[in-house]
Amino acid sequence: MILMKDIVRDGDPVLRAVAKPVSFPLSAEDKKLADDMMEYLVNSQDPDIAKKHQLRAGVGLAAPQVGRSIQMAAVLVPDNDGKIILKEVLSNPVITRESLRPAALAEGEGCLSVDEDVPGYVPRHDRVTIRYQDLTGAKKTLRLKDYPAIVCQHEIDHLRGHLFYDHIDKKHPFNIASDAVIVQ
Ligand code: UDB
Ligand code: ZN
Repeated sequence: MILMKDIVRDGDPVLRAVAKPVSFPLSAEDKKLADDMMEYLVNSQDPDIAKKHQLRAGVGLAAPQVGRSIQMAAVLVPDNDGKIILKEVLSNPVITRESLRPAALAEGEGCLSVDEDVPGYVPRHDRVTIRYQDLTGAKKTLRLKDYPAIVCQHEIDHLRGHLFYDHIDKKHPFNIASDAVIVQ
């Protein structure tokens, strides 16, 4: 079971490395990592389990965040009513189309690997098309907008060695294009 102590924190070079592609069929070790990452997200969104193990409620977790520099990330995204709208482990994800229109979370972003608050808008693409492989190696396409699109861009960033605050305008953290979608 992945716990907060297993999550690599900012300053560890693994978070700045470019992750290597995953090969298929998945090794037993990589399959277990995928299962463990999704289990963390599921557990962390269960109030009782999260409280018992002191887990931060997570919507996404990338392999480098648990010290494995491979292109794999789990996403578990609920809507406002708590219904899961996206549950997937993405391997070798690539953004193949992105909208010109930006989007940002109204509250800014945080990260399971960053303990400090870094205020400011994180400009993302409002709509993205993502090509990836599922756990069987099958090639799939996701077309996402708004919140789930932001979560996937945050996770794919981890696979490239980027952190959310890299995108915040240092001098004017809440400056954003006038056509941006502000996601509540
Ligand atoms: C998160 N959680 O998981 F709508 F159950 C953030 C943290 C950093 C605050 C833990 C989050 O947004 N929680 C959340 C939201 C819900 C329902 C719910 C929990 N991440 C993931 C991360 O660090 N992945 O690497 C940060 C998000 C900021 C924008 C997208 C991902
Ligand atoms: Zn993160």
